[in-house]
Amino acid sequence: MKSISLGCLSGLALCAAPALAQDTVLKNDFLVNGGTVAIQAGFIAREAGVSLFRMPASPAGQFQVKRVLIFWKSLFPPPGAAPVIQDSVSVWLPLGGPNGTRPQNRIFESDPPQLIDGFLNEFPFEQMNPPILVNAGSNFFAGLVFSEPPNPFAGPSLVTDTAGCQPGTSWVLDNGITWTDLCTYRDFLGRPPSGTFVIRVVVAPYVVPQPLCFVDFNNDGFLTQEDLSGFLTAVLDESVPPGPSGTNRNPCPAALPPYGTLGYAADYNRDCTFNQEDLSGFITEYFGQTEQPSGCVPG
Ligand SMILES: [Ca+2]
Ligand SMILES: [Ca+2]
Repeated sequence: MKSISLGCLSGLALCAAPALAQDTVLKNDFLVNGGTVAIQAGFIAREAGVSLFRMPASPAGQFQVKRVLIFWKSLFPPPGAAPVIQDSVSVWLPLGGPNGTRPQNRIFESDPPQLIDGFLNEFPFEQMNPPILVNAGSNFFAGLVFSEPPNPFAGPSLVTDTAGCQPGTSWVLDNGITWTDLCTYRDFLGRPPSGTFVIRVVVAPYVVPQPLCFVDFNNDGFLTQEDLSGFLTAVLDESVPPGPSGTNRNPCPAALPPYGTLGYAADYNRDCTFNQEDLSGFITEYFGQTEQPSGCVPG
């Protein structure tokens, strides 16, 4: 059984996770805080409503999908309809290569999300392992898969803005089978949808995590003889040098100053004590790394 992920709440402003300098918000809608939306409540189970996005072209390499934001609304007055759990927030790559404009291959499917009426529900995926990655300059799609149909007269459901339907930006997985441009649908009066889905994503350049080299004692990025001699000096130095070092930068809150904030430089096993275990652990890893580097760069 899958667990339930909770969306965080915001009016229409981004909330919770602070927007970092490298973060980019991608969106197709023109909705502003307090603006008007149209509820698109015609979905049935297994259908999806998604938006097309294009990753920034630079820097080259890969971008990560850090968060997906979905505006979810009913016609009921505040506090609105009860929270709803749907199938998933998912991400797709396009048909026909990176510039394709129709969804095809799903590359990510979340646990069932809970959606709160009247809010831009925010779903964080930054900690996903593996991360959700899309190449720079490539198209992708993100949106919601339904497991239960909305009340067709009142929602809550996905919404569109009222700035006019932009062909190719919003897609519906019709009957759970056929990807169909939202703009091709008509209401009972023969009118097209009023706009594009209010679904947004926060993306950022993906930085490959670097393996840690705990035997780089002097923290210069390279493993050399200096690291061994520096560590041994620290062992023999009765002053017990404080951190941070390449070996340990963890504070030891229970220890006396300055170790409470700086930790012990030679605490190889990072248990906030400094003893024979640290020496033997360091020596074993140091010689292992000099013979066969895995997390360290030989200098
Ligand atoms: Ca070093
Ligand atoms: Ca230790």
